[in-house]
Amino acid sequence: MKCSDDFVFGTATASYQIEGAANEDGRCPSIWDTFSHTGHTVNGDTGDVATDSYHRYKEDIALLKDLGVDSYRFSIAMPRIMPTDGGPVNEKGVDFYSRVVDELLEAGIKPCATVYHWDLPQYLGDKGGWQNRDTAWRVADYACVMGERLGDRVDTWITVNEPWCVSYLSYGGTEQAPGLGGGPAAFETVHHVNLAHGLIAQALRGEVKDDAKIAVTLNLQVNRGDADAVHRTDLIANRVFLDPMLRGYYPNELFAVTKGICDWDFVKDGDLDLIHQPIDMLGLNYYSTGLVTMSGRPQFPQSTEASVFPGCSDIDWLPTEGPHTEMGWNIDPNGLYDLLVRLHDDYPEYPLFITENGMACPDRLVEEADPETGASVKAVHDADRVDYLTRHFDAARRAMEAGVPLTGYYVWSLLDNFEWAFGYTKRFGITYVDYETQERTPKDSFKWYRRLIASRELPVL
Ligand code: PNW
Repeated sequence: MKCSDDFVFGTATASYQIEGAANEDGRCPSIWDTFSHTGHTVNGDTGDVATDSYHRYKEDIALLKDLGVDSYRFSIAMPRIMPTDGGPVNEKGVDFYSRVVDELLEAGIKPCATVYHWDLPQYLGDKGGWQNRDTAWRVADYACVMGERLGDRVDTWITVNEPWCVSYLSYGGTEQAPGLGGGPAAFETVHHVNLAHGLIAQALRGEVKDDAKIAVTLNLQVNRGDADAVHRTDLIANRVFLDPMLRGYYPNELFAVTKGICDWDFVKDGDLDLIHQPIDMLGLNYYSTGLVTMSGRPQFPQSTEASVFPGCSDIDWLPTEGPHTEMGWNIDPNGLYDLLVRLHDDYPEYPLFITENGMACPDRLVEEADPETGASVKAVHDADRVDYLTRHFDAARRAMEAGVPLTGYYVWSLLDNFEWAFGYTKRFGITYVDYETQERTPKDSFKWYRRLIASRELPVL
């Protein structure tokens, strides 16, 4: 299927995962600097240097140009923009992103900026982070500054990346910064992140150019298995964000199933109107599916232990059918198809776009003779990633043919990078990064994607 000219092919990254330069030009520490420097990541890896993209952004944008993408999704680090609590805007930080945006535009690439991709300033972390309602207003103030400074040039804005991770993985469980493991205490952070989404959207709308698009990126859980278990996990993981953001309410059922573990008294009058802001598109990060079943344990009392699925202690997660990626995530392109179709059925007024999709592989850099010139060249033969992407683009095509208004697709990621708690041990890039030399080598998947973009033909399997 040939894509229309306005379909957006892109790749994505995030500030803490690629920039490095952790102590430069006035940047303050974020909760991820603290988390990674205190033994919570594999090998003690940190984002101090990462792929050094703070210094190498021109080289990275040259790669994007060579790839031929229509758009690049990056995130802005609040610690560079607002490095002190209540202090002035750091112009050096603003200037960096302004240069990135100009360089993209010069290369003919539309900037897509994520306002919040997890690097909360530590000074806000010290005041309770997302447990503190005020954090939503502080992040929105910074969004307002970015809208004012870049709003004339950025095409698409994403308020928050993956509220599920920001709340459940970080406050319900211990996987991500700050890793508090409070189980049902995460519901309060869910609400504050929802508020942040609405406040950021509102702040941006007042600043950015009229034709800019404002969206949110959700990583919705696609589960299979018993209908009751699927319904409950959908409620806890998905509708807790979708319904307030897109409909202006929390489903009543949520209050019933969290009886005894959460009283929702942190939802104040007027909050749902703040959360339910008009947005132009819904962004989706899709990687994998889960398999759930009712365990037979009683529904109540629900557990108050650390969990990334509070309110689901009567549900079991079963091993999924393979194949699996290096993350242990199963490969299930039909999950993407099902998700797109379901969202279009339930929330038909929102155009959808895929803001991340990709795969971690145990990539190996090889040196070999170039078949044409005979010269020694570096290469990465990541056939599994090419297969993964082909199958997911095919699923997206099928969804579009079934009537889903899909407007774009960003591959995660342009570069191998700091994969959060997994440090540098997991490579998601279509470009290989040698972390000793910072040399970039386009993988076979990069070359495959370049051909796909040039033809604008989505695969038909
Ligand atoms: C996303 N999970 O994170 C993020 O947006 C990226 O920054 C990240 O590098 C990418 O996916 C790959 O992991 C996720 O546990 C982290 O389900 C964890 C989960 C999902 C997405």
